[in-house]
Amino acid sequence: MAVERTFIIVKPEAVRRGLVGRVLARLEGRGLRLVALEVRQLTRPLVEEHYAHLKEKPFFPGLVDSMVESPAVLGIVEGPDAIEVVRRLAGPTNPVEAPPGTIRGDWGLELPHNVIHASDSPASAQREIQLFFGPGPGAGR
Ligand code: IDP
Ligand code: MG
Repeated sequence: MAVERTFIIVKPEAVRRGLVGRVLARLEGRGLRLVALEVRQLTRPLVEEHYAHLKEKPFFPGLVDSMVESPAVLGIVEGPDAIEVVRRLAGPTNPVEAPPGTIRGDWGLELPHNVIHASDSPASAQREIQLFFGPGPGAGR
């Protein structure tokens, strides 16, 4: 059990639907702590870099469009085993397969709109925190 930091995005479609408070309440209710939080209109180059590993997928253009069509909410979340805990709270990628009680299972329905992004490993968390927040106060200790 190690204290970790992970990176989340409440995706634009979920922000438009007014789900930010409920999504963050799930994380805070679990005992995790927000150490950075920002509403931001994402740019296409930043999203393309974030999802670079998916560049060859047929859904990539639609995924990028979905992330830049309106503002997102970006956060850094801290706590014991935060990376795995937040992934489990989010649930499986496809909301159709996500069980009730998970964020995606309760509020998602159709890809690419699955409510939340969460880093999937310590290496991803470090890379994504740096990519979206830089080496600022939210990123250090
Ligand atoms: P993850 O968000 O659970 O880590 P990834 O495989 O990293 O899932 O995919 C990144 C994002 O791409 C997903 O959250 C979802 O928005 C979108 N996506 C993944 N698979 C599909 C698909 O088959 N169709 C449309 N969008 C998809
Ligand atoms: Mg992923």
